Amino acid sequence: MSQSGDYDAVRKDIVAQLKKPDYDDGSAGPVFVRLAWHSAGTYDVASDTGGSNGAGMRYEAEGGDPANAGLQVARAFLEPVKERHPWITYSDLWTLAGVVAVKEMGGPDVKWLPGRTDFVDDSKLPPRGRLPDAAQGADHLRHIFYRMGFNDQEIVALSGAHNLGRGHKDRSGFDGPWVNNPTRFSNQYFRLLLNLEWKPTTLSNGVKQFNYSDPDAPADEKEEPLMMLPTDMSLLSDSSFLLWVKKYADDKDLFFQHFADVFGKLLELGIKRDDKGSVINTDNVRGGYVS
Ligand code: CCH
Repeated sequence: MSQSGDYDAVRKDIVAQLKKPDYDDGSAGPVFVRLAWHSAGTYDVASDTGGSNGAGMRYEAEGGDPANAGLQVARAFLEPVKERHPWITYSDLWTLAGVVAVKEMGGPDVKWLPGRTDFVDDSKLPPRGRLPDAAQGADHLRHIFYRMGFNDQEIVALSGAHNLGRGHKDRSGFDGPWVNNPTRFSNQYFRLLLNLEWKPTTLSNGVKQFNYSDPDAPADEKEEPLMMLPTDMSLLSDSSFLLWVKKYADDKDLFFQHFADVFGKLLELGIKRDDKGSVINTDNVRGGYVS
């Protein structure tokens, strides 16, 4: 067991959990990034509800949301880390795991501060339906991400996380990776989105996505097709989004810098800090858990 507050020791143990030869593309990194994002992405600025505080996915109301299907796998991968460092909150662990995964997969350093609480404040619980629906388009993306306080540039930068991982038929119903090397963080997603010919495809389960298969690949070496979600494609048809898709496709450093900023901001939604970065703990006001 590490000493309370030794986040470097936690980071090391998260790194040790990343390599998973028998899982997906050999890494838990992508699903850790998705866990971090879904834990924070329920936030609503107007009502100050949702967000990573409370680690609500531990409970059925949030964990059982179909939008979170599959994330129990990520939480189970992190359980040994929690056992070794029982002092860390789940809400800190899940957000930190996303940050560590991005870095280990070749991405930028994302600023991360601890202090989230696992205290469940009933008045802050998010209703279901706060996370995006991949079958929709640009208006829906704005509706969801403006609610969290993001702008168009930030929406596109965040979408670049789809450099990582894949759709799973038994989770979201979508199928396949966005890029050829889905465990390496890069700006390839934007380059492929712009430059490949994406074909509308209906999967056997009725789910509609966009696929690309290399027409020149020899028949015996056919690779799994790459895919884009309808929401990914909407970044091309909306001129304000398209501007940023092009910038990020052209300039990897700019994308890395903007992704680091916006992912860090996402993980802070709903966390109140003083000017030294310490969390202002309001739990005790309600007589709840005090860290
Ligand atoms: Fe995403 N994402 N995401 N996504 N996502 C899926 C997988 C990943 C949407 C839908 C889906 C972000 C934004 C959106 C990741 C990170 C981010 C899947 C497949 C769907 C569907 C899930 C499955 O079947 O396992 C939609 C819609 C949006 C709207 O913008 C943002 C923001 C982030 C992070 C910053 C990552 C990583 C994955 C891969 C997960 C894995 O298990 O491989």
